[in-house]
Amino acid sequence: MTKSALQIARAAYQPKLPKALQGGVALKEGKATQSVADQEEIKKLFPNTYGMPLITFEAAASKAEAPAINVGVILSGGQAPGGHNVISGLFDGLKSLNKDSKLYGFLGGPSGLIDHKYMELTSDIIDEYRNTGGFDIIGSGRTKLEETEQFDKGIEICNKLNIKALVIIGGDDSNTNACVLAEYYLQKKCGIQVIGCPKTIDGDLKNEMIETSFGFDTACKVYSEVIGNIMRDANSAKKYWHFIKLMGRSASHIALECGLQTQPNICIVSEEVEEKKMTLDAIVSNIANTVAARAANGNNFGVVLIPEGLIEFIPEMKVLIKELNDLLAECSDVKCAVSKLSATSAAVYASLPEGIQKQLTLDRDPHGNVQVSLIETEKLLIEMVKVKLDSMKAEGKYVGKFSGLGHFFGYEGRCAAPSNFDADYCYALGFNATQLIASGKTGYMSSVRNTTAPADQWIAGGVPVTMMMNMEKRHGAMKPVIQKALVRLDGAPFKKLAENREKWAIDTCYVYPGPIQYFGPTEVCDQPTKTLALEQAK
Ligand code: FBP
Repeated sequence: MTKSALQIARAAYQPKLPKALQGGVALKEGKATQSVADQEEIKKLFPNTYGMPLITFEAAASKAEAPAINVGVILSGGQAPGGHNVISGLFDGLKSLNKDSKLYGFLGGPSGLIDHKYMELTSDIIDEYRNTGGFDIIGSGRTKLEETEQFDKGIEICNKLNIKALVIIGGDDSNTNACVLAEYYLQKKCGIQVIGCPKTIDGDLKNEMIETSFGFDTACKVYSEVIGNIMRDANSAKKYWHFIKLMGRSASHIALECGLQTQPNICIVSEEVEEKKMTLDAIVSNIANTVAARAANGNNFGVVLIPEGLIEFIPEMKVLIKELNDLLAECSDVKCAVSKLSATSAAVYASLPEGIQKQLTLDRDPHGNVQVSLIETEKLLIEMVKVKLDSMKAEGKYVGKFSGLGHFFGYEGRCAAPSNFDADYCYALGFNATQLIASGKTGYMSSVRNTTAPADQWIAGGVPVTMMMNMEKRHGAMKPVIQKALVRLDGAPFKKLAENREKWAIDTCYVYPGPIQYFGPTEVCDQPTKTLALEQAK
């Protein structure tokens, strides 16, 4: 396989580890934990894994030889930069404990465990993937591990391969399921541990103990580079308004981070739209007013950032989508579903351009949700802003030219070569997972904290997954799930945007971050995200 010069140079990069993981490791147990909410219900559902203590690893004087152990690893859900480094950290961690340990990768996501599709990951294979983007080493998938028959199939293959621990690399849902699996395996006393790792570019798997999910750093830097390039083009040609939709299924962390990195004229945050109960018309009016204000200064160009999930946070759209989700599940075709909409939703639906109507009724994802990445919100907003500006022009409230261009950045960033931050963070998460395994832990998520400090000062340890759980309604029934972290309007990152956005709207204050740098001065190569820096500055 032909490799690029960067790939070759990058393969030699040795990711950094926290001091505690560099030699002998001692385990320190903290206090017993509680779930973030609904303690009684969660305790009842997880009698074996509830209340376990927080764990921190510390550097120890000597390194004990551990028995050889076989471990299985699964990549779950959407790709995120750094997945290969979690696996290489896991591999190196296992081998450092005992060179006869083995790592098996289950192929194509959680279905690999159920269908017994796997491969042994040897050092030759691992070396090919160090510091590279993508999940192609073993592939990923969105099959949910929720049924006991699936768990039992897992036991069968683990017994066959003598696997004593599974590491599930995934988002909030996959880690919730990892904990259900850990609980089940404890109940069955089958001796298989389960450890989770926090992955998702969306950045919504975070809390007091998990500072960030891996991949968020790299993906945001890739999008910010391209947004900066578009800004420079806009500022050079001075004739287009660019409407850029950014991935992030539900939460607006990606849009907010890219907004902070590049200082666009408008950065919509879905959580604010919901909080203020802003209608689609109000969003369109805000954008049109900014376009008009900039046009009055002779600036017929600009950049708008739109979070992927926006549509589901606009109150009237949320109701419409919910009705469509239910009706599409019970009706044989789209026409029938649309005919059964409530009068209000039918009016909202009728007001939308035909293309968007079609996108709203496309096939649902395996969880029954509309696939927001397929809805062209950027085009919807361009069309509606244009109509609004025409009427403002007729009323003499707008003098200028409006030419909108739509973009969607998502898949471009999910498999990028991990930034130095993600390369180190992921490697540390994987290496740390082996310590949790060697300590006999199960139902824990690998945790690496203090991440705005240099890597050797990072704090490694484990967090019981039950600690992050609450009860939420899923498919009509209450279920224990890891609480999803949406953008907090009282958090430092959003406040920073809110303080500056009026100026950024009218003046042209663009910042051009340029491409991710892997080699060079630390202030260029090793900066964490603005989100993390602002959150940790508290
Ligand atoms: P995960 O939460 O599984 O990491 O995936 C996140 C994501 O990239 C979202 O941002 C996006 O909406 C979705 O996956 C797209 O899904 P798919 O890869 O199935 O097209």
